[in-house]
Order: sequence, then C-alpha cells, then structure tokens
Amino acid sequence: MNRRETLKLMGAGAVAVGVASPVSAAFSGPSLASLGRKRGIGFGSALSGNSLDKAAYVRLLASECSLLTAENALKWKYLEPYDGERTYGDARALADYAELRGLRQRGHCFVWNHHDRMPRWLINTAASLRTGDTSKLTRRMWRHGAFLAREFPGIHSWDALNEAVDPWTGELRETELTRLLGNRLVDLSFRILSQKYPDTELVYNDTMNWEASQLHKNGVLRLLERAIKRGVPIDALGIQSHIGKTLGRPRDELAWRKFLEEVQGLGLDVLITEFDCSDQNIIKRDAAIRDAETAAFSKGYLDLTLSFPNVRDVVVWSLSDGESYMNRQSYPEYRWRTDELPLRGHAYDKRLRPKPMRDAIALSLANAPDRA
Ligand code: 9MR
Repeated sequence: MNRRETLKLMGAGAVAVGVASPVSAAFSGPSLASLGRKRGIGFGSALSGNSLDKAAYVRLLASECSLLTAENALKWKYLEPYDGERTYGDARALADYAELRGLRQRGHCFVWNHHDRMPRWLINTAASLRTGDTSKLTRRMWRHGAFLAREFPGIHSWDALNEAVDPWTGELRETELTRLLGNRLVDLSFRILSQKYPDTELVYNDTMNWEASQLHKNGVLRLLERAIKRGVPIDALGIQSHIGKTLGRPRDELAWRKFLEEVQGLGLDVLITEFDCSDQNIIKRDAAIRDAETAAFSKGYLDLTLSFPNVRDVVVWSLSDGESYMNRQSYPEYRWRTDELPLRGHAYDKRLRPKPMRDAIALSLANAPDRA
C-alpha cells in the first residue's frame, strides 16, 4: 500500500496505522530510558493527544521513556485558538498521563516566532499595533505564561522560544512579533517563564542539526551569545535534530563539532529535542535497506553529538512510523518519498516492531561518556 492509499484509508477511519494491525511485543532488553539513565542522559518521545488512545503504543512509550513532550497540545495556537478562549483537554490528558507514569515533562513551546504557528488573533493583534506600542502584546504574553504555570506546574523543561532565527538570513525571523519587540521577544519569552516557573529549565529550541547551514548555525550562536550577555535566563539549547536530508552525501562533521564546542563554551546545556531521520532521499524501496541506512546515519549523528557531556537528553519525535507526523496528511508533499511509500524515520515500525534505528539509539546511549 502506498502513502496515498494509506492516508485515504486513515482518513476514512478504516485503518489507523498501528491499531488495526497486530502489535508485536516491546523490545525485551534494557529500555532506552534505562540505557540513558546509566550515562546520565534522559530519553523520551513526543506524544500526541490522539496517540494517547492507542494502548499498545502508550505501553511501548511507558516502557522506553523517562520523559515526554506533548507534540502539539501545549502550543499556544491550540491552547488559545481565540483571544481569552482556551481549549486544553489534550494538554491536560497528556500531563495527567505523564504524572501518573512518573515521566518528566518537556513543554513545547511557549513562543514560536512564526506567523503560521502562533494563534491568528495574536498575530493580528500585533499587526494592528504601532512600533513602540507593545503593551497589548506583552500583556497577552504574560497572561499566557501565567495560565501555563497555573494549569501545568509540573513541567521540568520548557522551550521558552522556538525557531526565532531565520535559517536563510541568520537573523531574527521577521514577524509582527519581532517588528514590535526586536530582541525583546527573546528576553520576554525567557523572563516571563523564569518568573512563572522559577525551577524549570528554560530552552531556546531551533531546527538545528549537523545538516544546518553555517549561516543558520552562526545565527543561533549569535542569538545565544547576545542573550547571555543581556542576562537572559537561558539554560540550554534545544537542537531539534530532524535529520536525513544529506543522507548518502558527504557532511561536514568538523563544523558540527565546532558548533557544539561553541555552545559548550557559552556554558549552556544541549538537548536533542525532536530526533528522527527521514528516508525520503533513499532511492531504494526495500525497507530493510532503508532502515539500515537511516540507522547508520542516526548512529553517526548521535555518537558525535552525545560525545559532548553537556548534551543531557534525547527526545525522539515519536517512537514509531505509524504515529509519526511524517505519515500524516498534514505533512508537506515536497517531503514525501517520490515512490509515495510511507516514511520510515523512527525506531519502531507501524506494527511497533523495533527497527535497526532502535539499536542505533541504544548503542549510542550505551557508549556515550558518563555525565557527572
Ligand atoms: O509534529 C508536529 C505536527 O503535528 C504539527 O502539525 C506541526 C505544526 O504545529 O508541528 C510538528 O512538530 C514540529 C515541532 O513543533 C517544531 N519542530 C518541527 C516539528 C516537525 O515539523
């Protein structure tokens, strides 16, 4: 079955990938969380509100993970679709689940410097304000921070600001938010959360990985350096790590090492916040070949990145291909495989059978140097 056929069936409600199919047992050796724990590294996954209803998947998640990120539920756009009107059933359910299972919770994300990813009404409000007239916007930001802290006090780590740098310019992405606030957007995102969540790790999160351009890497470093100089309470850099774009082509590992050294030099921790490896560019259709290639590529990336002891957590952007955003209708068509087969970017397949990528992650965690 190709991607279009799978999606059509999913849309018709006839087959939810990973639900109707028989489910294999979870991996029987030590869990990824326990392998990580031995080295002082947290291991977790993103989870969507929908996936929470899938018992076998949730069991797998609980057996493999020590931490959880709500994939979408804590995004401002979904929490407050209209000014002052909140819908947070999914966020509540995920937080309750995490608490029940004793999973640490990462919050993603307070502010996302991207028009399409923020509530439309907030962007419209910002657009209606004159430069210098920022109080209506900043009041909404404080109100949202207060709401989060009141409803979701248990979050141990927050992406205070997401994707603020424009990868094409290396500067702050130009949005209605930065038009009004400039660098104050960075300061405010962190200051609001540090006041509302005094004990929570605060993270700047970006689409960073060893395939990022030098312009983008330099832009992120500049943002961090300047923020630290201004006294912004920033604890860590989140490198999303959606990799695979350059699979099979030469890559500049030295430049990646240098980037990580510079972040370490700034005294920041690093978190791998959204790991996966797309097989879009592997021409072969054979699943075993694709899985072997993504596993080897993932291992190379994780080995190098985890060799830095300030890299604290590894979070995958879903554990299985069946639950992946890559295999949903909303995933942009230009990122599909040309043969339209479902993508295989994760550690488990759609029937929840472990794949070589699971071994790759396990080995990288087991071989990582001990964290203090
Ligand atoms: O996986 C998420 C997808 O379901 C959403 O439609 C999309 C927009 O909110 O966000 C996806 O997650 C993104 C994350 O929030 C930020 N980094 C890139 C992730 C994958 O696109």
